[in-house]
Amino acid sequence: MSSFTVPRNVPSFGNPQRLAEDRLWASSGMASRNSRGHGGVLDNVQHSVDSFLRPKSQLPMYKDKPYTYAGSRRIRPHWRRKRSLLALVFFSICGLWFFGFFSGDSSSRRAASQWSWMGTSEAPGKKVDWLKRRERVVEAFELSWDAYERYAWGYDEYHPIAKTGKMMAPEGLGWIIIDSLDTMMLMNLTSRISHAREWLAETLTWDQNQDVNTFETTIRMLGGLLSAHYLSTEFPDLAPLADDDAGGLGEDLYLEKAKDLADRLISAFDSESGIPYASVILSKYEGKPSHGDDGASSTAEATTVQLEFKYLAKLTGEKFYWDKVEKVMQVVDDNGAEDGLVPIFIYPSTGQFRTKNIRLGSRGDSYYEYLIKQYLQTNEKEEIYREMWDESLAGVRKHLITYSSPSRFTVLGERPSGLDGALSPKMDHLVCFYPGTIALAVTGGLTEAEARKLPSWNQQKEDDMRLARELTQTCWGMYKWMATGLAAEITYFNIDNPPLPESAPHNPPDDFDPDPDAAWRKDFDVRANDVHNLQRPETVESLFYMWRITEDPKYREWGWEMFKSFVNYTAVDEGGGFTSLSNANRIPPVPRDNLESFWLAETLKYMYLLFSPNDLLPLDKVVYNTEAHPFPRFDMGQLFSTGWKRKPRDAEGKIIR
Ligand code: DMJ
Repeated sequence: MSSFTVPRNVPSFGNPQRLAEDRLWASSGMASRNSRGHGGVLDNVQHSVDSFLRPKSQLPMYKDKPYTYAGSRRIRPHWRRKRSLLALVFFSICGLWFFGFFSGDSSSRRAASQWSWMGTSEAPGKKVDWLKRRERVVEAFELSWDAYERYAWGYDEYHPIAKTGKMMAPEGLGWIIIDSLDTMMLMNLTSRISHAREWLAETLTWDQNQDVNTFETTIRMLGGLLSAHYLSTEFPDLAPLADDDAGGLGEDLYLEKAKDLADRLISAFDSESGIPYASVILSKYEGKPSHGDDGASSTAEATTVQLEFKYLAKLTGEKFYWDKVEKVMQVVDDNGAEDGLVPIFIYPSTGQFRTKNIRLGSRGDSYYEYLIKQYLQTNEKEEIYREMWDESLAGVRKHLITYSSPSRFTVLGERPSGLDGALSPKMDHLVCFYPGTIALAVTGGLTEAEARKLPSWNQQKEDDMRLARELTQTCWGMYKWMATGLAAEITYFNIDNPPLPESAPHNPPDDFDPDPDAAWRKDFDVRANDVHNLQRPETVESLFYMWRITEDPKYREWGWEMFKSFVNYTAVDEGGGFTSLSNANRIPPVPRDNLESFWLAETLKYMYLLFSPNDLLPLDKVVYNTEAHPFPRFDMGQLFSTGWKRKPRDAEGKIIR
């Protein structure tokens, strides 16, 4: 299948287990504010954006431009080289025109068509053209990507206002490039993919003396490469490669880079307990404990690498990857966390939890996400993960859910001092992945209408869907509450003392009255330190799941409104693309001058999927990793199985010692 090098971290190739695996493998064959158009991040921002987003007939031809590179290792036919040269000259002229060199009175021209696409063609009652809206998302992606490519190509960070880049490792990690690959495939951005592939083939090396975060590198880089492999092999019509594709080393390019990286990352799991160290030194194949937190790793980080390594195990037939990441789940579960809710730190040395702090925000979030997604990834055969998910959701209801005052929005709070301590009515934006994931768990990816017809439908599922709807509405309220329409990093809620239990009656308003004195606004509170918006995806992620599952168009409309706020308030002048905000609660907002790679990997991808037909990567066939990289669901076959059992528990769920 591919020319893999021998991994550095595998057990003896002569052992009997290994031989059995190889035989099996060989036989398996698996080889409103917006209409004003004022107050964006910087003056004239909208002018630049508009230049990209105005109707095609007026657009400079700057879309999906072809590339020619002297360094290409493949010799290209003469006629193609000539054509490329002509194209280069042509597009250079277009580029100069775009930047105003030849365009005459550009400001009046721009003002005339400013934001012409926002609202004007959408008379009330007129059928919404979702594909047209989706095209706007593609244009926003192109704007971001092209800015990165122009000003910071190959850098891991991009600062859109300074228009500079920064490396995270001596030779770069491809942080933005790799995280964007599958989004570009979905959007059919072929020439941009070619450029990215060339960089991968000719520049990317993992052999660098650099410590990297185990989790972040797994979900973004390993996940990005694996989903690029998945989409390019299973959906060859998405952004097909040309026969003279630059850097075209065949379909294994992504997989080979993924495997090389995985062999380095897997060294993080060589701790006493099997819980991965927070970091890995890439060139040394060596794990490294966290500098802070007494050497403990984040629980979410340790338990949000399983989908990636299990898919890689399936692709390569290397059971080793599977076993390493699965062991983590056992070590975590052997702690016997009360009601399925886990503290947010865990020691690699002992496998014991550190602190009592429990939350579904940072450091806790994706532990819960990967419980249900591991169950779905292997076609719903690993009951253990379903059981752990169900237990944790019951724990969330019992300990973390309350209602705000006076309007009674559903709040998913935190227990910083453990389950016996007080409930903190604080919600990180990160928590907003949860409602969509609840809906996914209820139906397994079917629509709600389909799932309701199954004999397995019951009151619990009914209640879970209600919770999913309520929490989605709360998360959307976090956006509506802010001046820019873009949520803060953290939102607090006014709650009763003592907090209302989950069973309390509650009936929040369906709509968010725009009146600045509307009662619903009293329920929410954002502190001065938390007003930043990092272009995070969690709410649009939930909107995407909720739309696909409930088929209620309001989720799509909310997504469109959110998209317009991003365009209106985070676009950067001079073709810089889009930026995070330091203050999203004032107009104009205060920019932060940073582009998060998950803007390209997740936020824009979920928008694109939200506006796409529902059969694009259907929810009952794929599973998205926590960075929105889609992987296929698969059967475990004979090689793989759940290699552990939960310790027996008593009626209260406590481990029987
Ligand atoms: C992403 O890297 C992932 O979604 C992760 O699970 C949480 N943080 C960011 C996005 O907010």
